[in-house]
Amino acid sequence: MIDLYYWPTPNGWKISIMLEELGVEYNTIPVDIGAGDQFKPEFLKISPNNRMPAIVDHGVEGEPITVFESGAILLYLAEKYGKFIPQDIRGRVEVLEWLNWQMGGLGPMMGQVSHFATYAPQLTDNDLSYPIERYGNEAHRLMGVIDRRLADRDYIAGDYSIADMAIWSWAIAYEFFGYNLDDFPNVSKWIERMYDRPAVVKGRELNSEQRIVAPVLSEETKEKLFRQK
Ligand SMILES: N[C@@H](CCC(=O)N[C@@H](CS)C(=O)NCC(=O)O)C(=O)O
Repeated sequence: MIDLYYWPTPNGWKISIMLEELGVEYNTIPVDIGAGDQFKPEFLKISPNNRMPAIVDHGVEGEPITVFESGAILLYLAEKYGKFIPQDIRGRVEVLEWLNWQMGGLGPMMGQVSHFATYAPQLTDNDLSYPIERYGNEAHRLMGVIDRRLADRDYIAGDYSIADMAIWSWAIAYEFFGYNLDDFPNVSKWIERMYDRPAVVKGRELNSEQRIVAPVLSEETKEKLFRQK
């Protein structure tokens, strides 16, 4: 059995999609990041960076294995079950390149787009036009990178893989943040291709009733989520 520490956000969806794809049994433990659950001592033992997702795998010999960071979790699960990453070195390195591209590029930039467009206006009176333009342009550039990548293939790196699960979860967020996909026709087709997979739909829907889109921040959430030191 795998415990999934989860809240319905792009970083969470990647892992719920992977677990659904694998068809393994898992137990979802909500981490309400707006209420500060990520600072509970029992969670920090698993995820010392106070971020979700994280997993605890009880289905191993000896002590359960804990994993934080979504890229590490995807790789751990892909290796454990021998699925969604190729065995040959050439195929494998392509998946690792794109997985790391999401972790260092698309994820953090989209996170900043969301922060400056949705939350920062509730946190400061400062002029936010520069950061909104800066992160918006960078997100647009990165979406162009995957659009070109998908021009002559159905999936990001060879067959459907953990790279698709990771990148897709942030690519669909682009529209939630108020941008459109008109400049990215190949990404649009790939998004739909992925939605044809029942595991993607199910993983994306996990606990979706808990998700608040463009929330008005409570004072508690402002403190817990945005005034960390
Ligand atoms: N690099 C991390 C990012 C995880 C992350 O930023 N998670 C956010 C939610 S999407 C979180 O837990 N935030 C809680 C906080 O900021 O305290 C990963 O890929 O797992």
